Parts: sequence; C-alpha cells; structure tokens
Amino acid sequence: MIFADSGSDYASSKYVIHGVLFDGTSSFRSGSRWAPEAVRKASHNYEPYDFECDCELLESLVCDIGDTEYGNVDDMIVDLEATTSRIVEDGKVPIALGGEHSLTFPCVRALANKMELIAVIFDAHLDFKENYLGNECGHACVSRNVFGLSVPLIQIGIRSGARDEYERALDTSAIYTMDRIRGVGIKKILKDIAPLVENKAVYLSIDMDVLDPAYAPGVGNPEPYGLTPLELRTAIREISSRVVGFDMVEITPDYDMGISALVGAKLVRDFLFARIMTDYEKP
Ligand SMILES: [Mn+2]
Repeated sequence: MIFADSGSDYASSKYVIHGVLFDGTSSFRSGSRWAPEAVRKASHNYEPYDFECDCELLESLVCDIGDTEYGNVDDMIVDLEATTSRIVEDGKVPIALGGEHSLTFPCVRALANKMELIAVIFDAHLDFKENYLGNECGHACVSRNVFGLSVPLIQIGIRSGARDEYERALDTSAIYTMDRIRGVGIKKILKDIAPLVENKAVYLSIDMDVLDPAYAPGVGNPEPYGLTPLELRTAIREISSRVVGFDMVEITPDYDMGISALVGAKLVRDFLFARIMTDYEKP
C-alpha cells in the first residue's frame, strides 16, 4: 500500500515519501519500524481536498518509493544519507517516515552538504546526549549530532532532558519549551522564529512525542504536557514553504490502536497541502 494520493512516478514527482524501517536504538517502547505501514493505511481515511488551502493533493506531484529496512544504526546512516542525497539532487523534497529519531541525522547531513540549512525540530526531548546506551548515534543524541554538523537548531516543544543536556543545548540551540509556548501561545513563538528561518532552507523534523500523549499516546517515549495537533498544524503550515526536507518519527502504532498514525498521516497531508498551495496553485 502506498500513501494516499501519492501515485506519481518518481521522475515527475516533486515530493518523495519513503519509509525508514529502523528502531534499533529505541529503549522504552520500540516498534516505530511499523509506523510507515500504519501511517500509509491511516492516510486513506482522508479526503484529497483541503478546504482551507482550497487545494487538491495532486497524484502527479507525490511519489511513495516504499520502505527500506535496516538492521543497525551505522548501515541506516550511510544508506539513508545516500538515498536522501539522490532525492535532493533530483530536485525533490524528501519526506521520511520513521522509524526512530536517529534517522534525522543522515537526512540533515545529506542536505547540509549541498546548502546552508537550519533545522527546526519539534520534540518533547532535547536529544543532546553524548551517547545513549553506548551509541553516539542513538535517538536521544540526534539534536546534538545535527548541531555537530554546524547546522543551527531551533527546538520547539521541549519538556525533557538531563541537566547536562540542558547545559549543552542552551549554548547552541534556540529552545522553545512547552512552558514558554503555554505562556505566550504558539503564534507568538512562530513570530519569534520567523526572522531566524527567513530566506533559509529549513529541514523540518517532527518527533510525534512533541504532541501531548492524550493526542498521540503511541510513541517511543511519551511525555505529558505537550502540543495539540492543531498547534502543530499551525506551525507546519507556517514553516512549510521553506522546507527542503521533512521527517516524521517515533510513532509506535502497536501502543495505541493506530491513533498516533492517524494524526501523523493527517499532519503529513497538511504539510503537502500547504506546500502544493504555495508551490503550484497560488502565484
Ligand atoms: Mn522525543
């Protein structure tokens, strides 16, 4: 099964969906390797038309190239970087469906080799560990690894991290905690980051645990007091026109009867609607 309304052939597509079946460094709840299948299934629940964008999800623009399964993190990093590079060199926007958050690192590296980039990461967790369970490329190290590529970071929705992670991250990253978002509202936060992303190529990573577990309980490391799906949609719409690469990670469908996959599929579609509207339908 392919993602709904993504029946384009690769050559003529502009947005390329691929599933990354890897959850090898997951610690608390593994199973995100099953997410691409669940997200694709959920995507068929939705209409191909969006009223607010007044636009259709055009079959001719989106291609789903299927999944790649990985046995270990080192293989995943090498291969996914190559796949992402190829998609970007072909002039398309890669959309990676995880899998766990460690996959963001090779996706960002592929893009950072080609252009000046800023990463916008929605996540409950800082992910600034120097290593996690003996692995420097584990899912809990991903933001530190992205920063290590000299890619500036904006982290939104943060509400969890060890003391040393905060110390490391505060020096290097623009951090918007949940408490701050709840204080001033997501629209104010988006206004604050607008000058940081203006005229920049943006890599957008969505760890689904940024949402409150009430909305997305099936994730690898659920963390209370999160964003609502509507707040996340607002943010995605706001940033979408600058995005050169996108991923959605950490959904573990077995833990919630597919609720998080339904929300995830909707958000991927909302990203596509917003992009298609700005790229193709409005002058
Ligand atoms: Mn997380």
